[in-house]
Amino acid sequence: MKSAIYPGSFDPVTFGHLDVIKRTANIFDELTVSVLDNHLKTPLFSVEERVKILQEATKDIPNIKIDSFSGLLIDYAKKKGVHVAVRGLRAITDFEYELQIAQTNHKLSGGQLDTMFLTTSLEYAYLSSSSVKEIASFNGDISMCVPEFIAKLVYAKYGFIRE
Ligand code: COD
Repeated sequence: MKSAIYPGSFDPVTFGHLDVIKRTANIFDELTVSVLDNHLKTPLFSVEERVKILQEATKDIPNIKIDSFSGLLIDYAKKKGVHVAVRGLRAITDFEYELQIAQTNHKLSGGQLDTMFLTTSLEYAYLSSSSVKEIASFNGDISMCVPEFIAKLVYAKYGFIRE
């Protein structure tokens, strides 16, 4: 069985992430989308909240599992017996960052973990979780960035109730 892990912060998951998830699920038999539990960052949503949101957002895709991890990605991948990590590329800036992480993970894992990149679909190229949070914090429109149920949860974090 061909399996992959899509690791990320997903704070919150956007249409850009969901597009990568759907396309990757068509390539692999099983895809685990895994939320990093990073104690160094203060996220908008807790790991438990992000896992629940991802479960709801991907409930119609049969070969998806949602999980979380802490520590090094290579250790998590080894524990799961998975040899491919999936990442999305939007622009050159993503490429520089992602290339370094991919090469580090390949070296650190003794060649056991490869990274596969999917380029963003053009309509989602501008999307990022950070911009979703910034726009929502000023009660701006994020309907083009995230599914409706996620938008409501994001606004609520900033004290805005939207119908
Ligand atoms: N279109 C396409 N792809 C997108 C879009 C979009 N609109 N938006 C984001 N993406 C991609 C990102 O480029 C990324 O590949 C992925 O989706 C997830 O994005 P984020 O921002 O949610 O997640 P990150 O980048 O914060 O995740 C970082 C990791 C958690 C993967 C990383 O920090 C990690 O593995 N940490 C564990 C420690 C470790 O092992 N470090 C490696 C050694 S240096």
